[in-house]
Amino acid sequence: MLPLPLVPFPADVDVADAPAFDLSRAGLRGDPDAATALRSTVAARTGIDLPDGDAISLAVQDGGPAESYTLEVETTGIRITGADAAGLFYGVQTLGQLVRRDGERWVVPAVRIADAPRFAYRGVMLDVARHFHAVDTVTAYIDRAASLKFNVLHLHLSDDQGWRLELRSRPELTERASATAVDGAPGGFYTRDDYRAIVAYAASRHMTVVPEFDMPGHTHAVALAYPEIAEAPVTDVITEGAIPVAGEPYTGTAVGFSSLRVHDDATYAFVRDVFAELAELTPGPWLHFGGDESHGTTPEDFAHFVARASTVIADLGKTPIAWHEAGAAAGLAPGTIGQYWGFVTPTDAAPEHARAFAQRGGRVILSPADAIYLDMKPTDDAPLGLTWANGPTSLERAYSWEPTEVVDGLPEDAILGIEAPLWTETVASLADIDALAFPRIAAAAEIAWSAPAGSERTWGSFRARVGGLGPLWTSLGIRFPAVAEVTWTT
Ligand code: TNX
Repeated sequence: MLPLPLVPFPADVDVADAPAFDLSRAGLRGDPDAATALRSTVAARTGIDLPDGDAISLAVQDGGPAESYTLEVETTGIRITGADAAGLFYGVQTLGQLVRRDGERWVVPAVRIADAPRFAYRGVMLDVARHFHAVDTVTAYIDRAASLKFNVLHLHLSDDQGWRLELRSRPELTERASATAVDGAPGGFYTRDDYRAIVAYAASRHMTVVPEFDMPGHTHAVALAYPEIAEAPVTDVITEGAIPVAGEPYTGTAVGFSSLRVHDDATYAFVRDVFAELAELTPGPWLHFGGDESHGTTPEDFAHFVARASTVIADLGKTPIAWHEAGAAAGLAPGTIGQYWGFVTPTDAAPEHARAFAQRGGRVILSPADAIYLDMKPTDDAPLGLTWANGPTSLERAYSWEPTEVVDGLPEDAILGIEAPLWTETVASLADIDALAFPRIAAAAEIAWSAPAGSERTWGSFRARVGGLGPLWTSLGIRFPAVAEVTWTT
């Protein structure tokens, strides 16, 4: 028999020797939000519109770790109990994965599951700067990620190619620097209400939005709106792609050429304005200020900027997050979270920078680029994606790494969690997102959620289980590539 198609694999699964539960005779009662989520998944998968009734019960019951749940499927009934609303929601997602055809019937196998996450922070990132992605694309990606038990959506809201969030304090940003994107693609931006709608939609799926304004590099777009706080582009760091011109929108994909002026008060007035307004619009605890690839800034200037920007955010009552390079700054605000984007087997100073966050009371989010950068090509001949992170990233490579083994001296409790970024130099639509994110996003989900020692935490088991999710993904409208590493159920 095929294994149960559960990804991420739950902490504890007991298959019972009893007839399956028949969904066609089911009715539903309990928590209304969870009921809506379950009805929508079951309708998409089976066409069945679950009526009110008693067979399936959904409840929050205090006790147990955050986000945990139990799911009991018996021949005559199903009970999901969440320790909190998120846990109940995750129990519903697990149930959705178990629904299967049996001849003419839709059934759920008899099973008892008790489950809780390994890491508290389980993120996906979407770059809406290189290509702009409209609100409905973002909400579709939220649904995909939430179904795999991710609980953070990191939005990369600014880069050299565009500024994507309208601000009252600095309206020139979107007026002058949002109309274009990579390679002549249309630009765009979120109004404050659009952003609030994304935050609310994410919250309804138990995801927290982490917004990022990237600085002091990746700021060519800022320079279109406020040339007085920007340095001229440094073009000798560009090894490929178009050369930027001051005052003109940048539609190439080179990195590292732009910088804010780091010793000007006007720069910090800008930093305060944009993060104060972002803090006001963002209910979550974190604000990300970038800090990556500032090749156009000297190390001393970079350290000076990072100290001031991280302090601005901490003073707003939020926890700053920065890419790992910022760990080099002695004056980094205590408690700042670092995001590691080096390789699984590090090749540079990234681990030292990552450890520096933990040494200052912060923790680290792991995004090893050659494992879970979803924008890497999955195979040599894939039409979309980049290859700089050790060439194409197979599903097996996306799965086969252990968080505590990446950065020496970074124990499990110094790791806040895992995040799978999707940079969008080659990604223009939801279909493109699906083509690159799936199925590797499922590998990232399991690394973030599932206990490392479990007997099912092996590539062989994962590969068999993920193949069984094909029909569910198809019914949810996900256009995933049927990669040859997996035998897909049809
Ligand atoms: C590196 S990873 C970047 C991004 C690019 C990405 C492409 C990081 C912090 N910076 O600017 O989009 O590579 O994979």
